[in-house]
Amino acid sequence: MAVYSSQPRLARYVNLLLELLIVAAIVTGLTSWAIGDRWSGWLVLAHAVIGLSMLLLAPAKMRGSVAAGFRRGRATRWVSAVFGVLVLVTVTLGVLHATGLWFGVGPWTALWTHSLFGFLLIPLFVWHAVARPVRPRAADVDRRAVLQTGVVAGAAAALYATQELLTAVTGPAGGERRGTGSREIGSHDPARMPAVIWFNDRRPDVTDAMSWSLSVGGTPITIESLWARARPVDATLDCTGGWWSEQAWDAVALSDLLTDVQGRSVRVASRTGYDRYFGLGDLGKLHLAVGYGGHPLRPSHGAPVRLIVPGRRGPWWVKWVTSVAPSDRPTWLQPPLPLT
Ligand SMILES: Nc1nc2c(c(=O)[nH]1)N[C@H]1C(S)=C(S)[C@@H](COP(=O)(O)O)O[C@H]1N2
Ligand SMILES: [Mo]
Repeated sequence: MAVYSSQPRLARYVNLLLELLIVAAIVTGLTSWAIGDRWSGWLVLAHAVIGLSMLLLAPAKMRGSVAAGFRRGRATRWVSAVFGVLVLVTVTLGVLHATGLWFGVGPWTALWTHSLFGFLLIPLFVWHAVARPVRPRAADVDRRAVLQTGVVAGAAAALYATQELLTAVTGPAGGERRGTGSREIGSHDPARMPAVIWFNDRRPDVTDAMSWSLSVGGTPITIESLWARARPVDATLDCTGGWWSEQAWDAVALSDLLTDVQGRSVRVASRTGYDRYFGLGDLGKLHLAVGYGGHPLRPSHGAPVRLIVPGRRGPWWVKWVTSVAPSDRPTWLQPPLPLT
Protein backbone atom coordinates (compact mmCIF):
# COMPACT_ATOMS: atom_id res chain seq x y z
CA MET A 1 0.00 0.00 0.00
CA ALA A 2 3.08 2.18 -0.15
CA VAL A 3 1.64 3.69 -3.29
CA TYR A 4 -0.98 5.61 -1.37
CA SER A 5 1.32 7.08 1.18
CA SER A 6 3.62 8.10 -1.62
CA GLN A 7 0.83 10.09 -3.24
CA PRO A 8 1.57 13.79 -3.49
CA ARG A 9 0.19 15.78 -0.61
CA LEU A 10 -2.41 17.55 -2.74
CA ALA A 11 -3.81 14.26 -4.10
CA ARG A 12 -4.02 12.88 -0.55
CA TYR A 13 -5.76 16.03 0.61
CA VAL A 14 -8.30 15.95 -2.25
CA ASN A 15 -9.03 12.26 -1.66
CA LEU A 16 -9.51 12.70 2.06
CA LEU A 17 -11.73 15.73 1.65
CA LEU A 18 -13.83 13.97 -1.01
CA GLU A 19 -14.30 11.01 1.26
CA LEU A 20 -15.48 13.20 4.13
CA LEU A 21 -17.74 15.12 1.75
CA ILE A 22 -19.37 11.94 0.48
CA VAL A 23 -20.09 10.77 4.02
CA ALA A 24 -21.50 14.21 4.85
CA ALA A 25 -23.56 14.23 1.64
CA ILE A 26 -25.07 10.83 2.42
CA VAL A 27 -25.84 11.80 6.01
CA THR A 28 -27.41 15.18 5.19
CA GLY A 29 -29.26 13.71 2.21
CA LEU A 30 -30.75 10.85 4.18
CA THR A 31 -31.68 12.91 7.22
CA SER A 32 -33.21 15.80 5.26
CA TRP A 33 -35.29 13.18 3.60
CA ALA A 34 -36.29 11.25 6.70
CA ILE A 35 -37.13 14.00 9.14
CA GLY A 36 -39.77 16.11 7.47
CA ASP A 37 -39.83 19.90 7.53
CA ARG A 38 -38.29 21.09 10.73
CA TRP A 39 -34.57 21.28 10.03
CA SER A 40 -34.63 20.37 6.40
CA GLY A 41 -33.94 23.92 5.16
CA TRP A 42 -30.51 23.89 6.82
CA LEU A 43 -29.82 20.32 5.85
CA VAL A 44 -30.71 21.01 2.23
CA LEU A 45 -28.40 24.06 2.27
CA ALA A 46 -25.55 22.00 3.74
CA HIS A 47 -26.26 19.17 1.29
CA ALA A 48 -26.09 21.58 -1.66
CA VAL A 49 -22.82 23.17 -0.54
CA ILE A 50 -21.31 19.72 0.03
CA GLY A 51 -22.39 18.57 -3.43
CA LEU A 52 -20.99 21.66 -5.14
CA SER A 53 -17.72 21.27 -3.21
CA MET A 54 -17.41 17.80 -4.71
CA LEU A 55 -17.94 19.23 -8.20
CA LEU A 56 -15.26 21.84 -7.55
CA LEU A 57 -12.81 19.16 -6.43
CA ALA A 58 -13.54 16.91 -9.42
CA PRO A 59 -10.88 18.40 -11.75
CA ALA A 60 -8.16 18.04 -9.09
CA LYS A 61 -9.31 14.49 -8.46
CA MET A 62 -9.12 13.69 -12.19
CA ARG A 63 -5.62 15.12 -12.52
CA GLY A 64 -4.45 13.43 -9.34
CA SER A 65 -5.40 9.93 -8.28
CA VAL A 66 -7.75 9.12 -11.17
CA ALA A 67 -5.00 9.64 -13.72
CA ALA A 68 -2.54 7.73 -11.51
CA GLY A 69 -5.08 4.92 -10.98
CA PHE A 70 -5.56 4.49 -14.71
CA ARG A 71 -1.81 4.41 -15.26
CA ARG A 72 -1.58 1.57 -12.76
CA GLY A 73 -4.24 -0.32 -14.69
CA ARG A 74 -5.75 -2.58 -12.05
CA ALA A 75 -8.82 -4.55 -13.19
CA THR A 76 -10.94 -2.84 -10.54
CA ARG A 77 -10.17 0.58 -11.98
CA TRP A 78 -13.46 0.21 -13.84
CA VAL A 79 -15.35 -0.16 -10.58
CA SER A 80 -13.69 3.03 -9.41
CA ALA A 81 -14.63 4.69 -12.68
CA VAL A 82 -18.28 3.64 -12.31
CA PHE A 83 -18.20 4.98 -8.77
CA GLY A 84 -16.77 8.31 -9.92
CA VAL A 85 -19.23 8.67 -12.78
CA LEU A 86 -22.13 7.79 -10.48
CA VAL A 87 -21.03 10.48 -8.01
CA LEU A 88 -20.88 13.06 -10.80
CA VAL A 89 -24.27 12.04 -12.21
CA THR A 90 -25.82 12.10 -8.74
CA VAL A 91 -24.52 15.59 -7.97
CA THR A 92 -25.57 16.81 -11.41
CA LEU A 93 -29.11 15.48 -10.90
CA GLY A 94 -29.18 17.33 -7.59
CA VAL A 95 -28.25 20.57 -9.34
CA LEU A 96 -30.82 19.96 -12.11
CA HIS A 97 -33.48 19.44 -9.48
CA ALA A 98 -32.47 22.45 -7.40
CA THR A 99 -32.40 24.77 -10.41
CA GLY A 100 -35.47 23.23 -11.99
CA LEU A 101 -33.59 23.01 -15.29
CA TRP A 102 -34.78 19.45 -15.73
CA PHE A 103 -37.60 17.89 -13.74
CA GLY A 104 -37.12 14.34 -14.96
CA VAL A 105 -39.21 11.94 -17.00
CA GLY A 106 -42.47 10.64 -15.55
CA PRO A 107 -41.90 8.94 -12.19
CA TRP A 108 -38.12 9.27 -12.71
CA THR A 109 -37.96 12.77 -11.33
CA ALA A 110 -34.51 14.32 -11.12
CA LEU A 111 -34.62 14.21 -7.32
CA TRP A 112 -35.93 10.67 -7.08
CA THR A 113 -33.25 9.46 -9.47
CA HIS A 114 -30.71 11.47 -7.47
CA SER A 115 -31.80 9.63 -4.29
CA LEU A 116 -31.80 6.25 -6.01
CA PHE A 117 -28.24 6.78 -7.26
CA GLY A 118 -27.33 8.05 -3.80
CA PHE A 119 -28.41 4.71 -2.35
CA LEU A 120 -26.48 2.79 -5.03
CA LEU A 121 -23.41 4.85 -4.17
CA ILE A 122 -23.27 3.67 -0.57
CA PRO A 123 -21.93 0.14 -1.26
CA LEU A 124 -19.56 1.46 -3.94
CA PHE A 125 -18.29 4.08 -1.52
CA VAL A 126 -17.65 1.46 1.16
CA TRP A 127 -15.84 -0.71 -1.39
CA HIS A 128 -13.76 2.25 -2.58
CA ALA A 129 -12.86 3.32 0.97
CA VAL A 130 -11.63 -0.21 1.72
CA ALA A 131 -9.93 -0.94 -1.61
CA ARG A 132 -8.34 2.51 -2.04
CA PRO A 133 -7.70 3.67 1.49
CA VAL A 134 -6.57 7.23 1.94
CA ARG A 135 -3.57 7.31 4.26
CA PRO A 136 -3.46 10.79 5.69
CA ARG A 137 -0.35 11.76 7.61
CA ALA A 138 -0.57 13.67 10.82
CA ALA A 139 1.26 16.51 9.12
CA ASP A 140 -1.52 16.74 6.52
CA VAL A 141 -3.91 18.30 8.99
CA ASP A 142 -2.18 21.63 9.17
CA ARG A 143 -3.08 25.25 8.65
CA ARG A 144 -2.77 24.93 4.92
CA ALA A 145 -5.36 22.10 4.87
CA VAL A 146 -7.77 24.11 6.99
CA LEU A 147 -7.30 27.10 4.72
CA GLN A 148 -7.80 25.06 1.56
CA THR A 149 -10.96 23.52 3.00
CA GLY A 150 -12.25 26.98 3.81
CA VAL A 151 -11.56 28.11 0.24
CA VAL A 152 -13.38 25.10 -1.24
CA ALA A 153 -16.38 25.53 1.08
CA GLY A 154 -16.48 29.28 0.48
CA ALA A 155 -16.35 28.83 -3.29
CA ALA A 156 -19.10 26.20 -3.13
CA ALA A 157 -21.28 28.45 -0.96
CA ALA A 158 -20.77 31.34 -3.39
CA LEU A 159 -21.62 29.04 -6.28
CA TYR A 160 -24.79 27.95 -4.51
CA ALA A 161 -25.81 31.54 -3.79
CA THR A 162 -25.29 32.40 -7.47
CA GLN A 163 -27.26 29.35 -8.55
CA GLU A 164 -30.16 30.26 -6.24
CA LEU A 165 -30.10 33.88 -7.37
CA LEU A 166 -30.11 32.93 -11.05
CA THR A 167 -32.99 30.48 -10.58
CA ALA A 168 -34.94 33.06 -8.60
CA VAL A 169 -34.46 35.63 -11.35
CA THR A 170 -34.91 33.43 -14.42
CA GLY A 171 -37.16 30.84 -12.73
CA PRO A 172 -36.88 27.99 -15.25
CA ALA A 173 -38.89 25.65 -13.08
CA GLY A 174 -41.85 27.72 -12.02
CA GLY A 175 -43.53 26.62 -8.83
CA GLU A 176 -42.48 27.86 -5.45
CA ARG A 177 -39.69 25.96 -3.72
CA ARG A 178 -39.98 24.86 -0.12
CA GLY A 179 -37.14 24.55 2.35
CA THR A 180 -37.09 20.85 1.54
CA GLY A 181 -36.13 21.72 -2.01
CA SER A 182 -39.45 20.54 -3.45
CA ARG A 183 -41.49 22.51 -5.97
CA GLU A 184 -45.20 23.26 -5.90
CA ILE A 185 -47.67 21.41 -8.15
CA GLY A 186 -51.48 21.39 -8.16
CA SER A 187 -52.27 22.92 -4.78
CA HIS A 188 -56.04 22.99 -4.18
CA ASP A 189 -56.40 21.38 -7.59
CA PRO A 190 -56.24 17.63 -6.90
CA ALA A 191 -56.64 16.76 -10.56
CA ARG A 192 -53.16 18.21 -11.12
CA MET A 193 -51.58 16.67 -8.03
CA PRO A 194 -49.24 13.84 -9.05
CA ALA A 195 -49.88 10.29 -7.85
CA VAL A 196 -46.90 8.38 -6.58
CA ILE A 197 -46.57 4.69 -5.88
CA TRP A 198 -43.51 2.57 -5.18
CA PHE A 199 -42.35 0.18 -7.87
CA ASN A 200 -43.25 -2.82 -5.77
CA ASP A 201 -46.71 -1.59 -4.78
CA ARG A 202 -49.90 -1.71 -6.80
CA ARG A 203 -53.06 0.34 -6.55
CA PRO A 204 -55.87 -1.86 -5.24
CA ASP A 205 -59.11 -2.11 -7.17
CA VAL A 206 -61.68 -0.24 -5.17
CA THR A 207 -65.10 -0.75 -6.67
CA ASP A 208 -67.22 0.23 -3.69
CA ALA A 209 -65.94 2.66 -1.07
CA MET A 210 -68.85 1.92 1.22
CA SER A 211 -67.88 -1.70 1.67
CA TRP A 212 -64.22 -0.84 2.38
CA SER A 213 -63.05 -2.49 5.55
CA LEU A 214 -61.20 -0.17 7.91
CA SER A 215 -60.41 -0.95 11.49
CA VAL A 216 -59.09 1.60 13.99
CA GLY A 217 -57.86 0.19 17.27
CA GLY A 218 -59.81 -2.99 16.56
CA THR A 219 -63.10 -1.15 15.91
CA PRO A 220 -64.56 -1.25 12.39
CA ILE A 221 -65.22 2.22 10.99
CA THR A 222 -67.18 3.02 7.83
CA ILE A 223 -66.13 5.56 5.23
CA GLU A 224 -69.57 7.14 5.65
CA SER A 225 -68.96 7.81 9.33
CA LEU A 226 -65.58 9.35 8.50
CA TRP A 227 -67.27 11.69 6.01
CA ALA A 228 -69.76 12.65 8.70
CA ARG A 229 -66.96 13.70 11.04
CA ALA A 230 -64.51 15.09 8.52
CA ARG A 231 -63.26 18.69 8.81
CA PRO A 232 -61.05 20.55 6.34
CA VAL A 233 -57.38 20.22 7.29
CA ASP A 234 -54.87 22.21 5.24
CA ALA A 235 -51.76 20.11 4.85
CA THR A 236 -48.88 19.87 2.43
CA LEU A 237 -47.89 16.59 0.84
CA ASP A 238 -44.16 16.87 0.12
CA CYS A 239 -42.99 13.89 -1.91
CA THR A 240 -39.36 12.90 -1.71
CA GLY A 241 -39.54 12.90 -5.51
CA GLY A 242 -39.21 16.70 -5.33
CA TRP A 243 -42.70 18.22 -5.49
CA TRP A 244 -45.21 19.47 -2.96
CA SER A 245 -48.93 20.13 -3.06
CA GLU A 246 -51.23 21.65 -0.48
CA GLN A 247 -54.83 20.47 -0.23
CA ALA A 248 -57.76 21.12 2.08
CA TRP A 249 -58.12 17.50 3.10
CA ASP A 250 -61.47 16.29 4.46
CA ALA A 251 -60.07 14.50 7.43
CA VAL A 252 -60.59 13.19 10.95
CA ALA A 253 -57.85 13.38 13.59
CA LEU A 254 -56.69 9.96 14.74
CA SER A 255 -56.71 11.24 18.30
CA ASP A 256 -60.53 11.49 17.98
CA LEU A 257 -60.80 7.87 16.92
CA LEU A 258 -58.11 6.25 19.00
CA THR A 259 -57.93 6.99 22.70
CA ASP A 260 -55.96 5.40 25.50
CA VAL A 261 -53.37 3.75 23.27
CA GLN A 262 -51.25 1.05 24.89
CA GLY A 263 -47.99 0.13 23.20
CA ARG A 264 -44.91 1.73 21.77
CA SER A 265 -46.26 2.84 18.43
CA VAL A 266 -49.23 2.89 16.12
CA ARG A 267 -49.10 0.94 12.89
CA VAL A 268 -50.98 2.34 9.92
CA ALA A 269 -51.32 -0.25 7.18
CA SER A 270 -52.52 -0.16 3.62
CA ARG A 271 -54.55 -2.81 1.92
CA THR A 272 -51.45 -3.34 -0.23
CA GLY A 273 -49.27 -4.26 2.74
CA TYR A 274 -47.44 -0.91 2.77
CA ASP A 275 -47.19 0.24 6.38
CA ARG A 276 -45.59 2.83 8.68
CA TYR A 277 -45.16 2.93 12.45
CA PHE A 278 -45.65 6.22 14.29
CA GLY A 279 -44.61 7.23 17.77
CA LEU A 280 -47.42 7.88 20.24
CA GLY A 281 -46.26 11.50 20.46
CA ASP A 282 -47.16 11.92 16.77
CA LEU A 283 -50.77 10.85 17.15
CA GLY A 284 -52.03 14.44 17.29
CA LYS A 285 -50.71 15.02 13.77
CA LEU A 286 -52.15 11.94 12.10
CA HIS A 287 -55.45 12.25 10.25
CA LEU A 288 -57.50 9.91 8.13
CA ALA A 289 -58.59 11.73 4.97
CA VAL A 290 -61.48 10.66 2.78
CA GLY A 291 -61.45 13.62 0.40
CA TYR A 292 -60.07 17.01 -0.58
CA GLY A 293 -62.04 20.17 -1.21
CA GLY A 294 -65.25 18.30 -0.42
CA HIS A 295 -64.70 15.70 -3.15
CA PRO A 296 -63.80 12.05 -2.54
CA LEU A 297 -60.16 11.09 -3.09
CA ARG A 298 -59.20 9.76 -6.49
CA PRO A 299 -58.27 6.05 -6.55
CA SER A 300 -54.61 6.89 -7.24
CA HIS A 301 -54.57 9.32 -4.30
CA GLY A 302 -55.59 6.59 -1.86
CA ALA A 303 -59.39 6.29 -2.09
CA PRO A 304 -61.39 5.68 -0.10
CA VAL A 305 -59.18 6.59 2.86
CA ARG A 306 -55.56 7.62 3.32
CA LEU A 307 -53.37 8.98 6.06
CA ILE A 308 -52.22 12.59 6.09
CA VAL A 309 -49.31 13.58 8.31
CA PRO A 310 -48.68 17.35 8.34
CA GLY A 311 -44.96 17.99 8.75
CA ARG A 312 -43.84 14.58 7.48
CA ARG A 313 -42.69 13.67 4.01
CA GLY A 314 -44.78 11.80 1.45
CA PRO A 315 -43.77 8.20 2.24
CA TRP A 316 -45.51 8.50 5.63
CA TRP A 317 -48.85 9.35 4.00
CA VAL A 318 -50.12 5.77 3.69
CA LYS A 319 -52.78 5.34 1.00
CA TRP A 320 -55.69 2.85 0.93
CA VAL A 321 -55.64 2.45 4.72
CA THR A 322 -57.31 -0.66 6.11
CA SER A 323 -55.94 -0.76 9.63
CA VAL A 324 -54.71 1.54 12.39
CA ALA A 325 -53.56 -0.40 15.43
CA PRO A 326 -51.36 0.02 18.50
CA SER A 327 -48.15 -1.98 18.30
CA ASP A 328 -45.30 -3.01 20.59
CA ARG A 329 -42.76 -2.35 17.89
CA PRO A 330 -40.50 0.66 18.43
CA THR A 331 -40.67 3.10 15.52
CA TRP A 332 -36.95 2.79 14.74
CA LEU A 333 -37.50 -0.85 13.89
CA GLN A 334 -38.84 -0.16 10.41
CA PRO A 335 -37.07 0.28 7.09
CA PRO A 336 -36.52 3.89 6.05
CA LEU A 337 -38.21 2.96 2.79
CA PRO A 338 -41.50 1.15 3.11
CA LEU A 339 -41.03 -2.15 1.31
CA THR A 340 -44.23 -3.99 0.71
N1 LIG B 1 -49.96 2.21 -0.03
C1 LIG B 1 -49.09 3.16 -0.44
N2 LIG B 1 -49.13 4.39 0.13
C2 LIG B 1 -48.25 5.36 -0.28
C3 LIG B 1 -47.28 5.10 -1.28
C4 LIG B 1 -47.26 3.79 -1.85
O1 LIG B 1 -46.45 3.47 -2.73
N3 LIG B 1 -48.17 2.86 -1.41
N4 LIG B 1 -46.40 6.10 -1.66
C5 LIG B 1 -46.16 7.18 -0.70
C6 LIG B 1 -45.44 8.31 -1.27
S1 LIG B 1 -43.77 8.13 -1.51
C7 LIG B 1 -46.02 9.53 -1.48
S2 LIG B 1 -45.13 10.89 -1.98
C8 LIG B 1 -47.47 9.71 -1.33
C9 LIG B 1 -48.02 10.21 -2.65
O2 LIG B 1 -49.38 10.48 -2.55
P1 LIG B 1 -50.20 10.83 -3.86
O3 LIG B 1 -50.07 9.67 -4.80
O4 LIG B 1 -51.60 11.05 -3.40
O5 LIG B 1 -49.60 12.05 -4.45
O6 LIG B 1 -48.13 8.50 -0.96
C10 LIG B 1 -47.45 7.68 -0.06
N5 LIG B 1 -48.32 6.59 0.31
MO1 LIG C 1 -43.00 10.16 -2.41
